[in-house]
Amino acid sequence: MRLLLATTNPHKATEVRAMLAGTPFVIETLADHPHLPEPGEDGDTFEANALQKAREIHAHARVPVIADDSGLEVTALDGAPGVHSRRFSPEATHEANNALLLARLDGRTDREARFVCVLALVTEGWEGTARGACPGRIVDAPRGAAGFGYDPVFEPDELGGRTMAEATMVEKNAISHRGRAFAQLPTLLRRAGML
Ligand code: ITT
Repeated sequence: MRLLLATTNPHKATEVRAMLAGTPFVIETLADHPHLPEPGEDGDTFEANALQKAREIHAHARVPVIADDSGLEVTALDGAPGVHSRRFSPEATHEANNALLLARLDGRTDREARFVCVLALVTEGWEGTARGACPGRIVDAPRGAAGFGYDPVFEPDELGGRTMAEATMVEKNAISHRGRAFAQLPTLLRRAGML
């Protein structure tokens, strides 16, 4: 079954394809459909943004569309960067975002954080979402080269002291916010009457 993943982030696409390897789902992305517009994300919640991305692409492509809106919530920063994770710093690069995050937490002992991912499915006549979370903490300095985004500064509770960027993709997908959201994809497809 072909599913169109409404993302411009190649790292996400790689993770999702690895998660769904060996299943009947074949993932296409916006890179495979260059005529489609880049969807907006103007909402205040991960749910609103995931649905907005999936709805906008579905309106053009008229095929089943999934979208993932994700980010990092830091307790000591009242949940920031949250839905603004991609553009947290003015430069909006992964390096600048991580540097700004570490600067904001400088001297703070409460390092609790979590990654959140909301997966949306939009088909003809049905739409719904599923949420996954990965609890952990922000480290003092970046470590590791795998993954993307905030992975070098985030130490999940379940990785024994390694950051997400020090894990293999298989290890990350087994515990990540995205892995947990996408594990619910068959449930969403069943509810949509597609399985
Ligand atoms: P699309 O909207 O095109 O899918 P994006 O990168 O903008 O791509 P999001 O809006 O969901 O995706 O972005 C959230 C940001 O949160 C992302 O750019 C990263 O900075 C961060 N993020 C999300 N998932 C992450 C992960 O698994 N590891 C590290 N950082 C992550």
